[in-house]
Amino acid sequence: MSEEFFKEMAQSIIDGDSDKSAELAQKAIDSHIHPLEAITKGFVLGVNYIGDQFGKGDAFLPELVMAGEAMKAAIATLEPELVKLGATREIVGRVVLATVEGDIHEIGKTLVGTMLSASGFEVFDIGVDVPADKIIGKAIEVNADLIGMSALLTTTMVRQRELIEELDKEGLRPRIRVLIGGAPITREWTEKIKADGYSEDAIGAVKLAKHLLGKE
Ligand code: B1M
Repeated sequence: MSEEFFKEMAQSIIDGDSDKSAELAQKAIDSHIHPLEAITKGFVLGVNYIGDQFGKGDAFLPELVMAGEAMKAAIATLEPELVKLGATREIVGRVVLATVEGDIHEIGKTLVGTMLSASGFEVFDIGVDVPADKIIGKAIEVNADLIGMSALLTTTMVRQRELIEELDKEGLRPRIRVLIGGAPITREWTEKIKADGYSEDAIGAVKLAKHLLGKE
């Protein structure tokens, strides 16, 4: 498929045009483009562009919101296809997934959840802006093997550390492993807060989750 098509995908996000992004996502499926390729070579470039513009003060909150909505529409269209491609029957492990308290960014977290589900994990996605005690409570309730925490803001990444400290205090590690991610998360941060691992993308998150559970 031509570079033009991927550019059109990115542009639909930049324009904040949810109808268009969903239409292009459907066209990608019909053209047998792998949904992850559509996301990484097309749509994500648009959301990153708007993010950069916003960071420089050249785009404003409404544009960020509309780009986010258009991104969600594209991913929602691609999601069933992603699940279908990864369909597997064996349950690899249970994961409680959330974006940390104070943070409402959901797109990357949802994508990670979709990929984990498609790879055989039972995923309990409890949403965004979730306090640590609620995440831990859910992990205990469902007997989770893993907690996955997403944080997109430098001001909210500290919540990841707080949750890990709480898990340690309650003696719940290493039974429950902690996987973290989100744009500002680095290896240094992961080591500093003693998380079990981090990943820069959804595919890496699946690999890491399997590795942590010895299921490669
Ligand atoms: Co916000 N925002 N935003 N935003 N936003 C960023 C993160 C920002 C970098 C933009 C910028 O300034 N350049 C900036 C953060 C700066 C900082 O802290 N250093 C920012 C800001 C400042 C804000 C507000 C404070 C703006 C304001 O109100 N003034 C506000 C905060 C609200 C809050 O949370 N309390 C805000 C709001 C929003 C919207 C609501 C408008 C919207 C989100 C819509 C939604 O999610 N429903 C939004 C958006 C869209 C973005 C950008 C443009 C795109 C994020 C995204 O969806 N990316 C973002 C800039 C950017 O990141 N380029 C930005 C696509 C997604 C597929 O990637 O989420 O990174 P990502 O997920 C990846 C990986 O990170 C990884 O895998 C995913 C798939 O590859 N990953 C994991 C993610 N979670 C993982 C978990 C894992 C493993 C891997 O294991 C568990």
